[in-house]
Amino acid sequence: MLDKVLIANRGEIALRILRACKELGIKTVAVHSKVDADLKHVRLADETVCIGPNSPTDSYLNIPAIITAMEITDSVAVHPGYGFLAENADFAERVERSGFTFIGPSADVIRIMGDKVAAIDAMRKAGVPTVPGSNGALDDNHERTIQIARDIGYPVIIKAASGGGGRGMRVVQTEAHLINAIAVTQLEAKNAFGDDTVYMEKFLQTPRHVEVQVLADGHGNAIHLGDRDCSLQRRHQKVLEEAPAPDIDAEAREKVLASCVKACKDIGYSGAGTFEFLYENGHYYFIEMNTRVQVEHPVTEMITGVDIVKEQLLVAGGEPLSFTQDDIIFRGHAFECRINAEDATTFMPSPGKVTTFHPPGGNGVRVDSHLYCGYTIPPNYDSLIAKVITYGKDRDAALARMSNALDELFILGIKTNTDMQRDLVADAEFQRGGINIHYLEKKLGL
Ligand code: MV4
Repeated sequence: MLDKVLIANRGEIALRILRACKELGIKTVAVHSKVDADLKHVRLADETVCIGPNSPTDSYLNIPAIITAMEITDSVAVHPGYGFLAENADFAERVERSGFTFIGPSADVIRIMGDKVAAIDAMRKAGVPTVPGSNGALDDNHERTIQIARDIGYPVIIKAASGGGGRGMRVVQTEAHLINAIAVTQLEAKNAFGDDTVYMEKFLQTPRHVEVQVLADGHGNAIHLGDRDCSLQRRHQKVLEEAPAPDIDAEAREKVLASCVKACKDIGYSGAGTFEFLYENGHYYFIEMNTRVQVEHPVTEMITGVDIVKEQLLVAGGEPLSFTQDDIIFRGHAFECRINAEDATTFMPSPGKVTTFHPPGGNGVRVDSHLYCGYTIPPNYDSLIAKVITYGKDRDAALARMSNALDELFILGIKTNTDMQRDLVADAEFQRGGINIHYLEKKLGL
């Protein structure tokens, strides 16, 4: 079992990790930037280290500062949370080379998943369904490229191998635009990622974003924890998620879940991971794998009873998974509304002092938040301030609880998106279930 874990993150996820460590009797070290000394988890941690000024580059992304903090505190492992260094293969490698444990998969696996061409290739070989496409990087043979697009059929999408999460992609409607679109995407990719490798896929017009949660222990055991639907998004920022994904073809689901488990075994995965799919007309298409814990992991915890962060810690400490697949029983339905400190109309961040924080409560209601009365949200970081999660025996029951929970939520002193979330929960089409990735932006008139 790990003796002392350094939490290389901030906000609600740092608090989430701290809670899991405490439950397992693991000592905690909170590292923070100057402005973050008042974070809730910093106040609750066994030890704290200020690792730098407020700019993320100088603190939460500062690899030498974090490794030094591990050395001076005698930490044995680091939990990266999400964002920041969570999917940085170089960080994982330097942590391991310094004799510490990175809580996540090996640096090699992170590196493969960071290269979308390599990731898709590995998944296709493991039997995970992928999008019809170039099956590898595009080269400078234009005739060959044009033929690939004809075989796939327009529209196609050009994506940067080093992109992901919506960065570095371009839709092409007709052959006349293909070669130029590739050149522009390559140039942008070179500037953004220092890598101009691009690939091509069939562009799916109205898919849903459905993702599969997995856990693996590096001893050959891997399980899935079912799926989540994260289609409700704006500009690649998820807004409201649910588990399980509603209205999915049962046979296709069982097949894809099994393929994810097999892929974990094939690539020697360990820790928590998420396979991202587009789902359209009863078919799943793999697009990316995330090698970290995700913001929306609580909806899966609610319907399975598994503590995903505790499993990450146990597996990193060398323990086998606490469960086999047969132990996992899926029960009920869960939603998560992300509460952001932002302006309701411009979506601009709205930092400032929280004068009142009344979280909702009651049966089947969970709030993951680092807020407290008097806390000042700094302007330097992501605007996520709370996750309201509700559980119910079925989708309607979980949604009714969410409606009540949002009515009970009072955050004063700053602007939040709570009213937008209330509006979404009351939306008739959303209530029916199965909306696609464009629904929210259309509804907002974007
Ligand atoms: C796609 C796609 C349609 N067809 N790939 C955007 C984020 C990145 N993870 C992949 N993305 C997409 N890839 C093909 N072949 C549409 C998107 C997409 C999207 C995907 C998931 C969630 C929200 C999205 C919003 C716009 C576009």
